[in-house]
Amino acid sequence: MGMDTQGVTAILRCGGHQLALDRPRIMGILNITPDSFSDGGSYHRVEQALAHARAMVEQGADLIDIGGESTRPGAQPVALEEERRRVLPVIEALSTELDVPLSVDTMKPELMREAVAAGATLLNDVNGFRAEGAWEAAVAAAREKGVALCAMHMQGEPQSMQQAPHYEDVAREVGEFLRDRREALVRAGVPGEQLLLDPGFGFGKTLEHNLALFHALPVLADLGSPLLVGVSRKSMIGALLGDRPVQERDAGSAIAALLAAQAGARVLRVHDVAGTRDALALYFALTPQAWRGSRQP
Ligand code: HH2
Repeated sequence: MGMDTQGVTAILRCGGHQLALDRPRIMGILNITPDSFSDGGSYHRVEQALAHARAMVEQGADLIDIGGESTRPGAQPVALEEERRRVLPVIEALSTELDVPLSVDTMKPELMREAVAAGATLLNDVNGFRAEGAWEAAVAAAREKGVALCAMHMQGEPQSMQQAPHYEDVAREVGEFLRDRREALVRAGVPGEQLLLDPGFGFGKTLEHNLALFHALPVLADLGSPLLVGVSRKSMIGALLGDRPVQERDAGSAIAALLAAQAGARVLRVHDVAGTRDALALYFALTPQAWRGSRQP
């Protein structure tokens, strides 16, 4: 299958930025959690985050996703005040310096509003804007500030979601959830070109569920909004490579990102930007039919 747009909106508008989605875009992950940086105090932490974000943009990141709360299985929730302290100074500093859309990865409505005021132009909510007040905050930001929204599917909550995930038909149920979210957001007045959908790999899903979803990507990519896929360093990659530890999953992650793009994903959320960029570049260079409807990265 080529990487043509399958009838999907070919533009993503994030505030003042417009991203053409005629080729897959790379979203670099910037985690601002205590274990992501050597801790030399808050000034030091902001400096390290800025350096990492700059490096990812130099390597080819088209967007940066900034998160202050880990949503790894079993992770404990972070208080609003702490999440604020982690992400807002970084968003403020990056928005004056970098010319790429900044996404904030949060489930909290207060932080959504404050992050947008600080310069974020994409709200990425792994909870699909279901927390109290999140829907209103996201819709208002989208309508009034032109901010883009990424609605992801998750079953359960990060603390317990991997205990007993259950579906009759995971691809159908996730597809229905995403379609409903999309329709409701459009009905609430959010323009289609400000929307991304995400099946939420690893969020209340067993390996079998993740595989079924991956196989269904061409169908999910056809729901009417561009698809974001995040499989980078996740346990499914580790499991498929024989219990590979997290620090050795980058090659597998780049290949999985490429396969997701081939199946229709338009935004790839990754840790290893350079590796993903290279995988895409080789795909475009070496696969003649990839040129149909797409430009070289
Ligand atoms: N996965 C994680 C966090 N945010 N957002 C979207 N839209 N899609 C994802 O798949 C997704 C996401 C996983 O988060 P975590 O386990 O905290 O680690 P990391 O942020 O390093 O990926």
